[in-house]
Amino acid sequence: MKLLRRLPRRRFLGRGFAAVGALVLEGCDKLSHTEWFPKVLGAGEGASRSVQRTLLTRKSMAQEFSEKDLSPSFRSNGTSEPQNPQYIELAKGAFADYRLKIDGLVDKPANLSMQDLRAMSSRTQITRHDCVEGWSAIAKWKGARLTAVLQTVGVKPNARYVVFHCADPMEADGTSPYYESIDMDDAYHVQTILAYALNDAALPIKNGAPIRLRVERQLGYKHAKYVMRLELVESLSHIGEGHGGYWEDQGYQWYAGV
Ligand SMILES: Nc1nc2c(c(=O)[nH]1)N[C@H]1C(S)=C(S)[C@@H](COP(=O)(O)O)O[C@H]1N2
Ligand SMILES: [Mo]
Repeated sequence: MKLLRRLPRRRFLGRGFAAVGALVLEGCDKLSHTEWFPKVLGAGEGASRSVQRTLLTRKSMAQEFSEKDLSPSFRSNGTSEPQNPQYIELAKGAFADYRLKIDGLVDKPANLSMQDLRAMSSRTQITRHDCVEGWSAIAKWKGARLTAVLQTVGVKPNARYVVFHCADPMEADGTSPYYESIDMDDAYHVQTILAYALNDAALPIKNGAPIRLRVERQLGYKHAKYVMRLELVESLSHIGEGHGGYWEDQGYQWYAGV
């Protein structure tokens, strides 16, 4: 979203914008169950998503780069050290005891170790990360394909979103953990991975160790770091404040196309 990037962040924290976002997302949730959903798309979020679908199709690939394009370094943004006692313990043990919990609308809930994740079908990609705060960087990511991870648990037909629950609290009192969500189109996209390596080294803590989402056709805040749990859901309304992500709850767009 070019517009989102040019305007100062506070413009998007206004109540009006949040309210419109909420209304449209709620609308999508309700309407997409019906046959006439495509016809009523036409305003706000719905319009930009349908334009995106038409012009690019949701299967389109984010641009990939080569080694010579790599940025000299990849900065950290947002949380760089999760203030969560359980996470700090896991980090001390080099994440040997880390388990990715997968539950919600799945046939076989699972707890996957890093070893399990590394054994899965992986993908390596060099992509550009665009943050709404006005910086971009090109880096090489390697991780388990989310499609492969989801296949091991079996997604129930009524699942419509994958929610990424993160370790880092966004409030000083330890509450309000960061979270994000994507729909099944993005979940099964070939460039959507749970990354455990950055530029050929283990993913550093500042960038989301032990795993962080890469969902390459969307902006930086969608790329959840410190992922502890995947929850498959039919609706986002009962999670956080109901808009599908920590920043979405502050008024950012849920579908943040690059
Ligand atoms: N858990 C968690 N994930 C997060 C954030 C965060 O603060 N916590 N920040 C987001 C934002 S705004 C950006 S731009 C990227 C930054 O990723 P990096 O720290 O690897 O640069 O992570 C995103 N994912
Ligand atoms: Mo960001």
